[in-house]
Amino acid sequence: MKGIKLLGVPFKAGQPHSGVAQAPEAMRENHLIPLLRAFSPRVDDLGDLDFSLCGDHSDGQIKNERASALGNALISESIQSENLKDFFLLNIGGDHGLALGTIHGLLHHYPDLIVVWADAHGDINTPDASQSGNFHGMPLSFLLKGNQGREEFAWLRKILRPERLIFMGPRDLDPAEKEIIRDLGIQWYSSDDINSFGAEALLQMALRIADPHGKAPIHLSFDVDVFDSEDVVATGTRVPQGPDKNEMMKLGQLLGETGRLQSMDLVEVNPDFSHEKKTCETLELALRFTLSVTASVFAQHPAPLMFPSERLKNKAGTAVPALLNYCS
Ligand SMILES: [Mn+2]
Repeated sequence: MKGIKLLGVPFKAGQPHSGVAQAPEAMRENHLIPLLRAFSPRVDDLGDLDFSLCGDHSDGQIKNERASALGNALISESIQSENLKDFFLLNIGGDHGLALGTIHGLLHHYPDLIVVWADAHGDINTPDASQSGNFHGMPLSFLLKGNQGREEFAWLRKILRPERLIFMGPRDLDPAEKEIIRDLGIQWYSSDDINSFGAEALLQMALRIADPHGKAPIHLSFDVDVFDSEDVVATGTRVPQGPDKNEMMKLGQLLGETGRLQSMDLVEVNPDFSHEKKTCETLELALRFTLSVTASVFAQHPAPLMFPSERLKNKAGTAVPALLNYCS
């Protein structure tokens, strides 16, 4: 890997809370880029995508359908046109609806991509079966089934094969989602599985099943709500009984260590939620996870966490405060 490409994706049409669009800015304000530079020789900040022309709020079977469809077309287009050779792509969301666009764009570069979907939920509802109408609960159904007869999504060309998808951590699945997962034979490991068997054993097994030759590129789509509701407060749909935090950190590191992790989405951090201290803790956990994955992608584990402050300088040459002290 030559470096990192960082893409801000302030996509918020997939759910009702607009604060989620502030996360890329909040991550940058919390020193994401100088911290990434501690691991990677080169960090290219591609800036934030602009969704202002992608349609307004609307009701319907899919809420904000036009904004969701056009927004994801923009995300996919942007990723397709990016030169990713030897770069790790880091997509900072935004809500999880954006993963339709990131993964669709990545399939253009990596047709045999394996997707690890870390989430408390399935995000695999069809528009017909969705109870909420929120698009962030549906991106996988579009990736697996195509446009499902919906005109706004006619731009979809790539299909993700179900045997290349692995769920980690779901514990809040709708009945219709369970049916799809069962019918398509998708691998899924609940938070209880992770706690019982450990991330390492599960991941080894899952990757061997998805890719017996161990050669396929991997994408991690990471929803912070996969963490226990006590561990993440500043996110839209918290679910209790999450996996052990350390096992999830381990999962991210192991993926990085495969040498095949090409990209990652980090989604559903909402800096608007909760009071300051708790918001800060969620941001810190999201940052820690992202940095830990990045460190292992660049073969720097154990990560030099958490960064003696004197080694980190911002653009103005000022020392950046140590991350650990940020929330204190
Ligand atoms: Mn999700």
